[in-house]
Formats: sequence, structure tokens, C-alpha cells
Amino acid sequence: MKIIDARVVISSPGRNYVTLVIETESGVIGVGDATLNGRELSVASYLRDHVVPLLIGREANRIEDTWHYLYKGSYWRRGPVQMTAIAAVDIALWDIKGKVAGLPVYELLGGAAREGVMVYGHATGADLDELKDDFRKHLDAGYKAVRAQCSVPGLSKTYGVPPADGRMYEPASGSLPQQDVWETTAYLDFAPRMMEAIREEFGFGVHLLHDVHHRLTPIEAARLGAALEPYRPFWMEDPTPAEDQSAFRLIREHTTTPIAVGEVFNSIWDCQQLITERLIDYIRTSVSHAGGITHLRRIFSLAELYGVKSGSHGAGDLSPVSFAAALHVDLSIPNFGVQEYMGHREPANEVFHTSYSFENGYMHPGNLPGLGVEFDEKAAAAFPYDPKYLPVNRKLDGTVHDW
Ligand code: KDG
Ligand code: MG
Repeated sequence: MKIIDARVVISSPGRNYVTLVIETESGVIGVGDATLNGRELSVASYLRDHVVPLLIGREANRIEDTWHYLYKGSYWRRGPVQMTAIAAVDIALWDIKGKVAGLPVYELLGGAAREGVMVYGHATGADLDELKDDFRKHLDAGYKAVRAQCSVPGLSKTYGVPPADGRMYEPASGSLPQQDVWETTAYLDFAPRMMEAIREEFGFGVHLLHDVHHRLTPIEAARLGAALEPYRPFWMEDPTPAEDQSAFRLIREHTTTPIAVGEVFNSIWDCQQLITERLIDYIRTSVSHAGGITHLRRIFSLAELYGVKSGSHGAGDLSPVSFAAALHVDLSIPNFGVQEYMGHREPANEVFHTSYSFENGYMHPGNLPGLGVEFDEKAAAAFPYDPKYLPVNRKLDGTVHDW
């Protein structure tokens, strides 16, 4: 069954998404997510200019061969652009394989290893009262795991706390990057108080998560991890910039707070040391930025050997296509930990029709053949691309800092 067409659709239903549509000679169509927040056009070009010509005429069922053809065949390999592009092809080919077999993708991956996928939602607030209100809403909705982020007193902006228009991880349209501010001391003083406030209000019967977003040095992260121990967090996410893998040894030596890392990783090589030296507890690579279902499964298999669990990234800047793909992987692997679920802002649902469901804190990808996501290209055309940047972070003295 040959591929006869592949096209890249860039649309902005609520936020920017890049979607790859692969069409086969038998009429079966597969979809993949190629969204790289703030750098969308680079992946679109990689696909349109360099990958689509290689796909036309290829056998759609040869997923593993196509993966290596695109990875090794480019010579210049890894990095977010290439690995997101390969992921989009890979996800679309798994979608096609499922549709041809008449089975949901998780059945092709070995079948369900659990009844549902525990997801965590995002509770946020401009102050502790607002955060507690939002946290309560998540518990009322059935969440068993919730991430807490709150404005740091004294700082005008804080990561993870959306502005009034609800737009997360992007500035207003048409502008240059929004500038955020950072002050480590204020954050380190406040974060334990925030976690204490949540535990005092809601007890220990819910999994409590927190994202540090790469902003600390190893010794600062070690101090934070130790300070959070009484509140027994499910994890402390991205405590330090993740490319420095050996830094995690120092954090590990000082705290039993579990560590989660990986949303910016693109390949198994980025997390090899972290996993094999048991420096982390959860690996957070995403299906759309780390080479698709084929490569993500390889990362999770390596992690399984070393007792590391999955905790896939699932921010709203990953489209419903990759969210569905993540759920299929989550349902089928033995070492599943938790899945991030931020949801998608309207009108994404007019463009992506999904079969996944949420019940009582758990999600299921549904049982439609393939991924269970139908992409409405006509509807997408009504939402043209809207160029945006992720924010840039500076310390109070103006020094550029990790965002
Ligand atoms: O595009 C960047 C976002 O996906 C990221 O900042 C969100 O850290 C994030 C998370 O854990 O959801
Ligand atoms: Mg994160």
C-alpha cells in the first residue's frame, strides 16, 4: 500500500498546530502532529521540502524502515526539528496501520496493560487562595493527580500561571517574545509554602506535582527537593536545565523527592545517562518531539530496565493527534507512570474530532481503528497560522535566564 500524497497543514484553532496528512493508494489516510511551539515553520519546511518527496511511493506499512530511512538517511540527525518531523510521519503511519488492521493503535502495541491512563491536570493561581480554588475544581472533576503552580510574590510574572486571556506558553499575537522575570531566592522561599498550603487544605490523598521549568542550579534544586520532602510530591519536574545530565547526580545525593525530566528531549541519547544511572524517576519525553510512537516506545523500554516510569509531556501546544498517540502508548506499556493532560482550547475541537475520554481522573484513547482522531482539513483552513514566540526569561539584573 503505497503513499500517494503527504501534505502539511498549519492552522491556529485556539493556538498553532502543524498537522501532517498522509494519503495511501487504498484511500486510507493517517494524521501526525508536527507542532514545535514557537518554531512551527521550521518543521513544516523540513517536512515539505525534504521529507514529503521521500514519502511519495513508499510502502506505508514499513514504519520501522521509514523511521531509520529518515533518521539515518538525513546524515544530520537528532534535534527538535528533525525529530518532530520524523514523529509526525511515524504517528501518521501507525494511524494508517491501525485503520488497515481495523484496530486501535494500542492493540498493535501489545494491547491494554491497564484499564485507564491516570492523567494530571494543571491547577494555577495568582495567589494561594486562587490556586486552592482551582485545585479544588480539579478534585471535583475527579483528577487523582494535579500539578500546582502559583505566582511568586514579588515577581510580576510566573511560569505556569496564565494571563487573564488564558493563553499559556505564548504571548499576544503578532509580537516579539514576551519577557518574563526570574528571581531564584523569592521562588525558593515560596515553593515549599505553596506545597504546604495545598497539603494543609487537601491532605495527602491526591498526587501533587510541581514544575520548576529548568530554572535552578543543581545545588538549588537539591535544596528545593529536600524542602519539599514533607509534602511528598509525586515529582519535582525539570529542576535544572535538562541537557546537563550529570547534574542530576548532585540533586539525587541530597533528596528523596522524585525527579521528572524530558519534555525538551528528542531522542533516547538525551536521556541515556539519566536512565541508566538511575538519576531520575520519571521520563517525560513526548511522542511528537521524540520521534513518534516507534522511538518513544524505545525510550520507555530502556527506562523500564532501570525502574524509571513514563510521565509524558501533554501540554496544550501538542495537538490532539499527539495527545491521542500518547494515550495509546500509555495504555500499552508496562512502566506507565502518569500522563500530563492540559486539554485544548476551543475551537480545536472543530478541527480535531477525538475519541478519547476522561472519567474519574483516568483517560482512554477509545476503540476506533488507528489513533481515533479525525482531522477536518476544511475546518482547519478557517484558522490561519498566527506567528508567536515562547517567552524569554531574564533575571532582575537583566541577565538572560532559562525559561
Ligand atoms: O511549549 C512549551 C510548553 O510545552 C512547556 O512550557 C509546558 O513545561 C510545560 C509542561 O510541563 O506542560
Ligand atoms: Mg514542564
